[in-house]
Amino acid sequence: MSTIYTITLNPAIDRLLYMEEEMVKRKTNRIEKVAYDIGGKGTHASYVISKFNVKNEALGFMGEVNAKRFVEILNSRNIEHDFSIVKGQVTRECYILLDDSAGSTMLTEKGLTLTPHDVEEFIKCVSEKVGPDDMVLIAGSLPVNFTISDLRKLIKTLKEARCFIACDVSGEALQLAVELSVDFIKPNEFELNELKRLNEHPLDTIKRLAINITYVIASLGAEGSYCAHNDQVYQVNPPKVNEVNDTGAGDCFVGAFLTGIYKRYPIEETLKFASGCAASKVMHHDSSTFSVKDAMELKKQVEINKILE
Ligand code: TA6
Repeated sequence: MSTIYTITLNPAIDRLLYMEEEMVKRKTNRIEKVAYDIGGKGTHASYVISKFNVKNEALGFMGEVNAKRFVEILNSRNIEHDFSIVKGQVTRECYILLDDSAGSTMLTEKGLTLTPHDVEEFIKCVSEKVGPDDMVLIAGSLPVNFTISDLRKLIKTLKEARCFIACDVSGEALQLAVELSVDFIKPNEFELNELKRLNEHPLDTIKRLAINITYVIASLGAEGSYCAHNDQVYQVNPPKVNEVNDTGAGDCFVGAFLTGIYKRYPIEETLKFASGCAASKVMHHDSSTFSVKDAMELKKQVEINKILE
């Protein structure tokens, strides 16, 4: 049976800070309660994939110093994992500030510092695991000293394995994913802007990217989300829900989308399924929780419009 591997190169422990009131600058802002959740984008996707009983494993680096704590959180989420330990390093914490207003504020630490040996061993381990029927997601920011040329090596290793490659990355890493024609990217409106040619309409950028990339999912802010696949562009209107924390919603979408592809759902069903899961996620306070039952109801409210024949 094939496996979905998620690679979180720079994972985190999310520290959720529930504020007593909406934050105000120069005021003493009191914290009502603190909670912890798994952080880092690939780990969240793994959590979703596991919920749908698809064989998967979360990979990446974790710091030796707080490895026990990190593993405890992964296990509490029933995430199968095989993270490479980085000696003397600490897996970062990301701070998610929550108050009664919709959405959340996220503050992220830089993360692990790697040695060339750590990187080399990790790429070797990935090459030994991944086969042609597998799917691999690389998601999130790069740790200190994991260079773009290291990412090139990692993607090329995956290309040699002939697996499906999904990248939810930004900046130079996203440019590289485009250059190497991976199978899936998910730029947000700012990232899409960076990929745009002069005077190009965002929809034309999406269509151009989709010539070499099988699935291009892009959010265009108020205009909603688009998916370009097989010479078609789909506009996706998610259901309206009571949002309390949008942290991790994109990761939840990606995990569910890859699950849909793995299960060979048609594209429109995959989009509805992923949007339903992400809509359920934003109704929960922590970074990863969503309800499968609610998601299956919410997906019925997702509207898909085909905008290009
Ligand atoms: O998308 C949410 C999240 O995965 C958080 O859990 C948090 O840890 C953060 O993103 C990490 O983002 P980064 O881009 O730094 O990898």
